[in-house]
Amino acid sequence: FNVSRVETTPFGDQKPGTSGLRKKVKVFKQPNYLQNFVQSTFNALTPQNVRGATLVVSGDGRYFSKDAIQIITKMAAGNGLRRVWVGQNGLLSTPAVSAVIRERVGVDGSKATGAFILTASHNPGGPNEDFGIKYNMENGGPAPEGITDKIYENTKTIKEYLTADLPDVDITTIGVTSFSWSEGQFDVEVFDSASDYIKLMKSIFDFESIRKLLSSPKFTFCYDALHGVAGAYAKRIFVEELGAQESSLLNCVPKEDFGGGHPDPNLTYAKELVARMGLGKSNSEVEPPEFGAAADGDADRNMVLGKRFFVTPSDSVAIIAANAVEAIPYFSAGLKGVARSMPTSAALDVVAKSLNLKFFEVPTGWKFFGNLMDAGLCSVCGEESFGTGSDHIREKDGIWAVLAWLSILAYKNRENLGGGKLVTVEDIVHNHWATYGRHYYTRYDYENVDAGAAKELMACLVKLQSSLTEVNEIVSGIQSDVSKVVHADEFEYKDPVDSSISKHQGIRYLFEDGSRLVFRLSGTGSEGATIRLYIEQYEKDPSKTGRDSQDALAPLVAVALGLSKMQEFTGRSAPTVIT
Ligand code: VG1
Ligand code: CO
Repeated sequence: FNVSRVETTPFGDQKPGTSGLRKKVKVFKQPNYLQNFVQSTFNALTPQNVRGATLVVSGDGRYFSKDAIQIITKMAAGNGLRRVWVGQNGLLSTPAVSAVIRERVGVDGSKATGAFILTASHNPGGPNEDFGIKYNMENGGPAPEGITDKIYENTKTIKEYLTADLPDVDITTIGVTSFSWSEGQFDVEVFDSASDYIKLMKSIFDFESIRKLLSSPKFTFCYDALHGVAGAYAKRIFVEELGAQESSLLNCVPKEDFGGGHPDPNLTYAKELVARMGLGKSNSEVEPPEFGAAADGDADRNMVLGKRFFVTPSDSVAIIAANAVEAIPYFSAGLKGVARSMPTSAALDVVAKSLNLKFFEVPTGWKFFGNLMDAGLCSVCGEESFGTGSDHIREKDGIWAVLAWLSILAYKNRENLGGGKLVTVEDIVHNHWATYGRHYYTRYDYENVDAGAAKELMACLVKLQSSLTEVNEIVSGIQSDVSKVVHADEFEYKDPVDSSISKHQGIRYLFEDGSRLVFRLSGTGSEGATIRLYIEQYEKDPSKTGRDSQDALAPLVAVALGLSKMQEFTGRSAPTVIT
C-alpha cells in the first residue's frame, strides 16, 4: 500500500472529557473529524508507541464503530504502526480492552502498546445519538491528563494526517490479514472478543464455587446487558462457564442502537430488570430472582440488585472490600489499599479504617486510580456512578463486579446450599450497615441544562464558599435541624505517585456530622451541561439504618437545592434522573 498525507483544518471542540471525546454521531461524521482526533493522538504519543507499535481498536459496537475501525486501521498503517488488533465484529468491552492490552499475546508473539476504545459508554447510540473514542495506554488504563491535554492542543493546530490506501478489512472473521509497504509489513489480527477476558476472570475467582451457587435451585439470577457489549460476554461466562439458565439473560444481544434504549444501568434506565427484581411499581405474582445485575453500553459499569432490593454503588465497593480477602482467591493475600472517587460515599472509608487499609480519595474518572494501582497502593476501588473494579486491569469492570458479588454470596452460603436459609443480598447489606453504619446516599442529575446557566450556578457556589457564616445562615434558614457546614472548598487532587495536580474537581460542603453535599459538572455529556448533585449522610445507630433513603435525605436535599438556587438557575423543578 501507499501512504498519503491529507490536508486538514482544526475543529475547535475536540477536548477529551472525563472519559475521552464524546459527541453526536453527526459531529463525528463531518469530513476529517475522527481523523483529526486520531492523528492528534498519535502525535501526542512517544514515537515507540506509534512506529512499529501494536494498537487495539474496538468498542461497544455502537453505530459508526465499523466505519471508525476501518478509518483508524488505515491511519495506523499510514503512521507506521506494525499491527492492529480488532475484537471480532469490532466488539470488546472497555474492561476487556484493558485486559487485552495487559495480557494478550498475538499469534506472532506480539504485545499491544495501546488502544482506541470506541464507545460513549452509557450514552444512547444510533445515527442521531452519541459516538465516542478514547485512548488507553500501555498499562491498560485511560490516558492521563498530561496526554489528553496534549491531544487537545494538537487538535487545535493540526494541518495534516497520514493514511494508507488499504482496502477495508473483514472484521467478522477471526484471523490475520497482512499487507506490505515500502517499510515492511502491516497486519490486522481479528480475535475472539471474550476468551482473553474469560481467562483472566478464571484466574481471579473460584468459578467452581460460583457454579455451585448459580446451579443451585435455591438461587435465581438475572443479568441485563441493555443490548450493550456485555452481551458478548454474559452468555459465555454466566451460562456456559457458570451454569446459569439461558432465560436469566435479558437484552444480551449487542445492538448498534442498544435497541433504542439508554444503556445506563440504574433504576431509571434498566426498567426491565428493575421490574423483574420486584422493584418499582409492577407487583407481578412471579417471585423475583435472588440476584440481578445490569451493565452499561461498554460493560464497565454495573448495577447490583437483590430481590426487591437496590445496592447503592458506594455500598457495593465497600462491601466487596470488606469481604474480598475471604471470598475472592485473587485477594487472599490481603488488599494493598482501597480508593474511591471524591463524590462516592464514605462507606469505603469506614471499611478502610476498620481493616487498617491504605485509603485514597481521587477525582471523578477512572484514570486517577491507575497510578495508585501501578504503584502497588490500591487493590479495590469504586465510584458512585456504578463503577467498581480492582487492579486486575486499569478500567472499572462491570462483569468483574458481578462475579465479586456472586463470590461473596457463594462464600456466605457455602454451607447453606444443601439445606438452611439462603443468605441474601439484602442480608449482606444489612449486616454491613450493622457493623460499619450506613451512608444514606443519593445523586440528582440535571441533564442537558443550558451550559451558561450551569456555569453561573457553579460560580455562585464557589463564591458563596468564602463565607461559612453566610452559608450557615442560608442552611439554617432552609432547614433548622441539619448540622452546620464546617468546611467548603473546590476539590483539588495531588497525585501521590507523580505529584500532578488536578484542580476544580467539584464543589464540596462538609457538615459537622459527616454529611456532605457535592456539586459537579459532568464531563461525559455531548449536549448542553449536566449538573450532578451528590448528597450523603452517615448513620451509625443500627436502629436507624433501615429508613428509606429519599426520606432520610430530604432535609439535606432541600438545603442543597436552596444553596445552589437550582430552580432559579436551571428552570428545573426536578432532576432528570435520581440514583
Ligand atoms: C461519569 C461518572 C464518572 C465516570 C465517568 C465515565 O462522569 O460520573 O464517575 O467515571 O462517567 O464512566 P461525569 O464526568 O459525566 O460525571 V463511563 O462508564 O461513561 O466510561
Ligand atoms: Co461505561
